[in-house]
Amino acid sequence: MKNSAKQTAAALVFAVLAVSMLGGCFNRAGTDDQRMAWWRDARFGMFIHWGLYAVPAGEWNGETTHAEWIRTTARIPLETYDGFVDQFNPVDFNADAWVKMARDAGMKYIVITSKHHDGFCLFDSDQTDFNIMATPYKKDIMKALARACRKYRVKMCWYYSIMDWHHPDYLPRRDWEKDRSTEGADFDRYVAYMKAQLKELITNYGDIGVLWFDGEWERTWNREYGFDLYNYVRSLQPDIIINNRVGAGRSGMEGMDKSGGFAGDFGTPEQQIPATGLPGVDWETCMTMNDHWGWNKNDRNWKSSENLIRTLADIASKGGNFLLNVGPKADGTFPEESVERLRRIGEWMRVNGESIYKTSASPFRNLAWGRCTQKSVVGGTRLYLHVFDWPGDGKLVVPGIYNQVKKVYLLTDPTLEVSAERGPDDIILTLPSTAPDSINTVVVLEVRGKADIDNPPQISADFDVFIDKLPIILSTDREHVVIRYTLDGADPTSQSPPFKDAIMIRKTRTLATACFRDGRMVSGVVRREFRKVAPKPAFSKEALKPGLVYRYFEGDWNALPSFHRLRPVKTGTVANFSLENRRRNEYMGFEYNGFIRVPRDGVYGFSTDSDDGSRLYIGGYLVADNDGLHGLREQEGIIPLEAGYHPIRVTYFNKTGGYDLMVNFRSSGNPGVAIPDSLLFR
Ligand code: H79
Repeated sequence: MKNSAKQTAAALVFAVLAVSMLGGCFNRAGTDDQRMAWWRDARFGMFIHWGLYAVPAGEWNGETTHAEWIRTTARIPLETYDGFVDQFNPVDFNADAWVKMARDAGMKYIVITSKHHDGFCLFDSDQTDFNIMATPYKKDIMKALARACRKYRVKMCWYYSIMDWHHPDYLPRRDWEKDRSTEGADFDRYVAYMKAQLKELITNYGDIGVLWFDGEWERTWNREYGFDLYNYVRSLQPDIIINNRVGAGRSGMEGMDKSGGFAGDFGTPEQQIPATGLPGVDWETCMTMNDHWGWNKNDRNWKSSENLIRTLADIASKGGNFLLNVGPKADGTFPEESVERLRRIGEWMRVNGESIYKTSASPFRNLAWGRCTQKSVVGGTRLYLHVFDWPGDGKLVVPGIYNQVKKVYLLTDPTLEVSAERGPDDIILTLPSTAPDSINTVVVLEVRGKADIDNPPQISADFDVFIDKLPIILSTDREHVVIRYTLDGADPTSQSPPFKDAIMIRKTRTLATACFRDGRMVSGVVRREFRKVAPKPAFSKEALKPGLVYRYFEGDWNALPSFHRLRPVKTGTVANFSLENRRRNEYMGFEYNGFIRVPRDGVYGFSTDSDDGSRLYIGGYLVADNDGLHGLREQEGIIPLEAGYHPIRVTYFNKTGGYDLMVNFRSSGNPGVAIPDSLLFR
């Protein structure tokens, strides 16, 4: 896998939909809502990356782009790196000062690296000497911070890396660490070590808000370990919140889990914000203030306070949390640039905090001038309009809203005159001619009832194509509206049929639908085409032999090669798309050929989930194209098939790093599963 995922735009023979499957697997109800409540209300936290890497401060042998990864990125031998222990003496560390800076910035929790990938522990651990007590400083940093957090009512949270470049039992070694033997290394003993340390972290420091795992992507970690660790941590503190990186189901840096890849309580987009919110899923974007997590003395690329304040509003408007990083220096102080930004954010939060805390995602899909967060209040809804681009004429149009206005005012100065005029489809606010806060002025628009925004109905159907007939469901969460639709693509009118039960179509149709109230359209119109297609005829209806034929190759590729022109290293039969017949983990590839038995006529979604690239063909049609160098990534395509046996061919390669291949399918009304061995033949 490599970060630069190149996607080949292939000529698709059949209409194939490539869907990137970011599934939420975290939404569970009941007690979990209570457990998650403080975290959802908080919206804003501080990340702290601190450890031995603060000593070299990002520079090694003249190369200045390192940070918390320095031991690996600069290939520093273990003994050399251990030398930083004697140099780590943060005499100016002041736990109260750190926690106060977080609190004054409006942050409700602090997540600090109790142990990063380098394996060094900032806490007093009985499990290893590679910890803060071995440094000249010799005081438990975590103790001091936990105490200060209690004092200032900030939640103390631990970051803990699963990957560990120091522990002898952790596997794998870095590929350049030729002189660190793996002899006698025992990964299960390492897991026991982690558990013992987590017990220390969870029982010696009072209540811990979040356990934030990371470094889970190496091949030694798997879902079973993830489940077990999740349950273990919860058993020590039932109300603790655990991020999704405890498991092994993360889908790239978007940080969410793939469908079926359970892990933890919230998703962790890293250095990015999901384009639209992820309804029903808890998530937290973590982000650096410059370009590094750990202290890098040469990094001057600081984001502006304006950028950070707007980013916080942006994330809150999408229903997520913001975990903003500080990388303290080796002397124990925050970089001045971070201090200044925290102070500036705090200034804004003191005036505008109520537009962030305890709010939920914007009901608007898009606002040209800024963002919106909302909160229900007695008898209505408070819409917090975060105005980034102040209107030159003082007239702010709040588009597509049908509520009655209760009141409107500015958080900056509730005495400033603001008025609201209710139009047929929008509200026009008259504001002061210049922005009271040029970064983000929050206008509170309080309305009666739930936010009633012109969002069109949602259309749900299993697939956009069908063989005989297809049920389609229309829905809306708006009150007092009738959903009307047409099946010829024309705009619905007040005379069009209202949606009641599922609409059953038997021919290719273009559905158009909108919401109506009192005979008037009160939403946009959405359209979708549903196509009737002929199923691909089965190759045979006769039983074949179970299993697949595989051909195994070795080579250095950046994309799938033409395997049919290459000579395989090995061939044979195998029960499923397992990689068990490989001779090595890198620079290798597989081609599988066989038949899939399709139980009944229908539309099927096929996906591969692979690291690196893969493709899936059914009867010669390229259905799922997941080629290129990348981390574990899922791609789905759909195809209508007649019941019976269809040729299936899957190609796969891995260049370097992690390797994995999963081949899944789903049919109408059924979730995706790995294709069972019982449906594979040769
Ligand atoms: O602690 C900070 C970083 O040091 C750490 N996470 C933040 C919070 C971090 N470690 N690695 N990275 C960030 C980037 C790693 C990216 C990848 Fe992958 C790991 C690419 C391939 C393996 C994650 C898993 C993304 C795709 C698969």
